[in-house]
Amino acid sequence: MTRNLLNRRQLLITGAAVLSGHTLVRAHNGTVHVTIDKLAFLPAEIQIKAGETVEWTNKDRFAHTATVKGGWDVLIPPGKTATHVATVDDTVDYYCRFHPNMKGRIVISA
Ligand SMILES: [Cu+2]
Repeated sequence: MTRNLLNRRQLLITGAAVLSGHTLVRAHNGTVHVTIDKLAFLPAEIQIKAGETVEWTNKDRFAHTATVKGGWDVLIPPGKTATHVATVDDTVDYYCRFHPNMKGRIVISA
């Protein structure tokens, strides 16, 4: 039962992405993917342009965050994805609030 509910939710999310032209464009162009696996951001450093999207996919069984000290904070639940749209001043080091040894870096390129 729980599994069916999860699958249905996935379908709804996918459907919403297909219906939104902007989201569809982003899925093909302008999204940089970071995988979280075994308490690590992979790749640890990414380059991205302002206006593009960072999408984290959490493969672990527990929640992580992408957190910038004094800046933004993105919660990435277990088994889910979460995004952040990069801004011009987003050349930043980030870490996970729950596991401060997890570190990543975003570099804004022209
Ligand atoms: Cu974490």
